[in-house]
Amino acid sequence: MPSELPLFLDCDPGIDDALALGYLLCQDDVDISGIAASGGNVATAQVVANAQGWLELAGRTDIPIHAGQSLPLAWTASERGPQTAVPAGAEHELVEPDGAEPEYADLTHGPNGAGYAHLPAPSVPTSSVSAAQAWVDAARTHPGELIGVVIGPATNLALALDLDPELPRLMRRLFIMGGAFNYRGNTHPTTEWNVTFDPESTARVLSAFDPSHSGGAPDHLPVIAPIEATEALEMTPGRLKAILGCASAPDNGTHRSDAPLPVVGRSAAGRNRWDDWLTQMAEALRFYFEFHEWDGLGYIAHIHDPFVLACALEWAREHRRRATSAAVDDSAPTNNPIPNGTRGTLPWAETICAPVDIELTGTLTRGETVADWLGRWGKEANAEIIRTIDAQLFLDHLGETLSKGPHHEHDI
Ligand SMILES: [Ca+2]
Repeated sequence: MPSELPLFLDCDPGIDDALALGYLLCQDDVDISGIAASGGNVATAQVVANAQGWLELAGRTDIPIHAGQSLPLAWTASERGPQTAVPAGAEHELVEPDGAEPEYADLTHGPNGAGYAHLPAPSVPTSSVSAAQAWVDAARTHPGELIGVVIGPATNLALALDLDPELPRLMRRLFIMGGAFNYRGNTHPTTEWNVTFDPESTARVLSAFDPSHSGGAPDHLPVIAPIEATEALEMTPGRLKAILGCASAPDNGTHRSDAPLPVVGRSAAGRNRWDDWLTQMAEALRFYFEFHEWDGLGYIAHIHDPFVLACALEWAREHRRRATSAAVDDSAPTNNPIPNGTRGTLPWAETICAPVDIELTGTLTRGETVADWLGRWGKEANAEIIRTIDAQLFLDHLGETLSKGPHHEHDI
């Protein structure tokens, strides 16, 4: 049996983050090296509690949660004082008067970031290792193998790069949910939430992972999943009902009682536990539906995050299969830059490679992701941008996965 896929997830739950966590718990070939909970949708302390609560509800308190940075990078840099290097582009004044908070997304995700869900209070403490250090530890533990997925602001990863500039060469690949390219934003008129919250961190990450800077493999460019693509992923009441219906259905008898261990399928206790998880998820989504309706988008919910995680995992599986089956190992990195405009595919998605940078100083557009589609900058591509998603196919997959629930029990 192939070894597990090492994964580090940086999230800010957040309702679609919670769906991603649930999807992750349903994977039985993934080594969850760590989960960072980063301030974003709501404040860091609440985000951490939410991540713990969703895992607690699923009986997975064994997975470490690493508390992330409380403030965006530019705020943090300014707090460090003038002796500390300020990230490029972060020199302008961002620091608010004492007591001010960053702009959160409680309107979208509810005051506590979980909609109408009621999550259990954490019964175990968070890890004593910071989120930034946890990124480094995970990459050092799995050199050349770690898949990194960022579905919140990139603050922790940017700070991790301070601790270990080798990260881009140590990781297999980075997947980022964020940005809006030539598209109306979901936060400010042209900007997406994760990047808007901490544009300097995304800029720093893209710069560090740029193969021309890092010496990394150009054929494994960071993947960016922007909202003009991920908004095709609409959770609907009908899809949710189908998930809940399957979850509540009695055992169909396909699992023979004399089958060898490990048991595939959930015990009654496991099923009840996952049913509870899905019930709370439905309560969270009810709030999410209402927000999207209030925002004029209909009684649906855009669920960006689980797709990016699933895409990353499925890419890693395909990549591993190719590497082990090909007569010539095509997983070996190449040093040839990928031409701007190169089209590609990823699981459930079509992509275009392009140079990408972040607007840091625009008075109206700060946080906008900019792709140089026509090569005006004369730079090599530094990101593979998802342009279209086969949303129905993915939503079917997500629904089936969540309906089945975790394969293996982790009763503790
Ligand atoms: Ca998120």
